[in-house]
Amino acid sequence: MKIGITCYPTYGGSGVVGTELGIELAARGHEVHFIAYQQPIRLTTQHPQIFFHEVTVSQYPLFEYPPYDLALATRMAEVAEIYELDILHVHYAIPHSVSALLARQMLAAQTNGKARKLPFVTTLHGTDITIVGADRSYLPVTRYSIEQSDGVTAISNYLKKVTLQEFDIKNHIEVIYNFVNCDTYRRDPNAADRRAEFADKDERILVHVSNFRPVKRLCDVIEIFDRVQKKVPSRLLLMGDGPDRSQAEWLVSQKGLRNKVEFLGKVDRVHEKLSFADLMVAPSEMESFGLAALEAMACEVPTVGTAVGGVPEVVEHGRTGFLAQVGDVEAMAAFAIDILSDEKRLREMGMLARWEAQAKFCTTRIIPEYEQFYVRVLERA
Ligand code: GMT
Repeated sequence: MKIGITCYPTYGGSGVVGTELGIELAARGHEVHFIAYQQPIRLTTQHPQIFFHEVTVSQYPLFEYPPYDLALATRMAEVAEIYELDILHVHYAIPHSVSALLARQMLAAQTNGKARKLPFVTTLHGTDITIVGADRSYLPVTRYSIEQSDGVTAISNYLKKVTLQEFDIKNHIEVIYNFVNCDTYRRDPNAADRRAEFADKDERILVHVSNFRPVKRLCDVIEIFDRVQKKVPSRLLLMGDGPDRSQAEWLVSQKGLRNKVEFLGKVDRVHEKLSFADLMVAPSEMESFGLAALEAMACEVPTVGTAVGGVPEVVEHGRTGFLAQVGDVEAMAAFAIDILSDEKRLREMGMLARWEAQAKFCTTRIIPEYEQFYVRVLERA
């Protein structure tokens, strides 16, 4: 198949999923065309079946807000026509599904026998429904573009339920879980040298990966770590960047933790760090899925986090991690101290986490689900 993919190219779960999906589809023989305003951050490898098409938004003094959605729709239609795309797959509804809808209509309306079909699939990721999409200024158009999609998927049962409830949508929503490549994401028994760059042998390594937005509760990560390091010698590695970074840096200094906490910035090879980590800390206010927890699980790293949204579909409390109420840093720290103090249980839980990631969320299982979904959409279109 020839598949167009649009996602946010920056550091964020939906962009990561969209990009990794394209890479996996290309590896399975499909031709993949990414259409976005910059090359996706995870698109680091060259592949003869992968193409990137940049969307440029013309500036004009009249435009206080340059219309990216229109430029995107135009580029989607152009790429679909020139490269004869079979299907377009957009990640994150706003504004991508609206642009896709416009591109589909533009192509269908072409005259001189040039009209062509461009069915599109919208994958809902979370904040496009729960925060941004629920805003009155976006809700009607988001609902309309979801209803007009030729296929809709959600990344967890939780997100499907919320979408049906809050948006009162009548379409079928297919749940296709997020995935992880279990060959790339795995524990590395030979990582001692790389591990030694961050911690002494007797220290544990806690990690957190996110875009440092308020929803991730980065300061709770610091609060949890502060309590843990008082009982268990440990270090904290923070991967990502975003609006809450300076507040977190201030808290780290206030607590005298500067020599134990490292801000690594936007790391593009996250698996290299996860492969020697001991515990993922994910105390989010809301997560429709929790991709960072899944990537950690594949590397035999259990998660201590919050029982919100779709997280319990990924992390099983007491088996592959520990889940507490939002803001309960005492409980999360206590869980972390317990598990980090018991090497045997920590490793057993890590192995269970890996087993679960392989059984339920591995690319070999999930990518065919997307392929079959595309086929069904194309048959109906
Ligand atoms: O969490 C974010 O701020 C980023 C956001 C996105 O769309 O980029 O993440 C959402 O999609 C991820 C990939 O499907 C999910 O793993 C995250 O749980 C989800 N975030 C939220 O629901 C807050």
